Amino acid sequence: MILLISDLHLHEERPDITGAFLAFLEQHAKQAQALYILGDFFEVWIGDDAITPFQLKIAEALSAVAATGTDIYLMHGNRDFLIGDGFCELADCQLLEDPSVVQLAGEAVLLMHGDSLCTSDLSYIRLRRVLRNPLILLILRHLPLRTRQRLAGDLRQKSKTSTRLKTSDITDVNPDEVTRVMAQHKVRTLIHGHTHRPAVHNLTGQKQRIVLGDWDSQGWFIKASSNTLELHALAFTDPTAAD
Ligand code: LP5
Repeated sequence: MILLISDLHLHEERPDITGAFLAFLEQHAKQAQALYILGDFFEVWIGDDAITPFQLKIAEALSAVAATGTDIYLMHGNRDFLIGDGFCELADCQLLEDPSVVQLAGEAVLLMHGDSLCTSDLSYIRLRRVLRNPLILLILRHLPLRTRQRLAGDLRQKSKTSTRLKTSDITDVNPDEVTRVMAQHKVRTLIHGHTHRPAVHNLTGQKQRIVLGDWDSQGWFIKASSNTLELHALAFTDPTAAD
């Protein structure tokens, strides 16, 4: 069995999500052959050199899962594209290119974070092109920590203001881009996150697009067995609740 998750946006201020994720690792991921994390695992990541005790705890939890024999693959999202080899060594996971085609449930499946599919969101696509330029990435990685913190804070603020003004079709995937990438990679199934709109979309030609949800009031995961792909919601149990 293989598991896929996305958009946990882990951060210290959401102990409920962290608790649910740690429980998911114990109850599900340790029994899996592989765990794929399709981006925005952390709320924001400004560099492996700025790892916090909280993030270190998450890395150690992943490493403990890897020690049981589960292969862990991590794809960058639009919030944590600065995760590098330093974190991966601590977490015992491998970075996975966006996009990647992997064999799941007996077929080739295209995995993406999903942000690059939102081609109608022109201002975001422009920003993405700048931030993912290899030269800019090199410069960003070498900026002083405080400068990165300030820039990341500014960017989050601008993003919040800007997304509030965008219509929902702008912030969703562009159907033509979905068709294009699926044809380019010759797949019948695409799995992604980013849009926070969990669903299984049946597309023409017996194709499908499965969207992983973000973890907020509940979690989401896909379970791939030998011939099925199932999207599941995961209820958060409150450890303080009375039996
Ligand atoms: O994140 P989410 O889901 O809320 O919104 C996204 C798009 N926004 C982003 C920005 C991220 O939220 C913040 C990324 C922080 C990265 C930290 C590491 C970098 C450290 C160093 C910092 C330089 O991805 C949002 C989409 C939305 O998804 C839906 O798809 O709409 O895109 C925007 O809101 C972008 C705005 O439309 C344009 C903002 C222009 C800002 C220009 C500042 C340029 C600074 C360049 C610095 C080199």
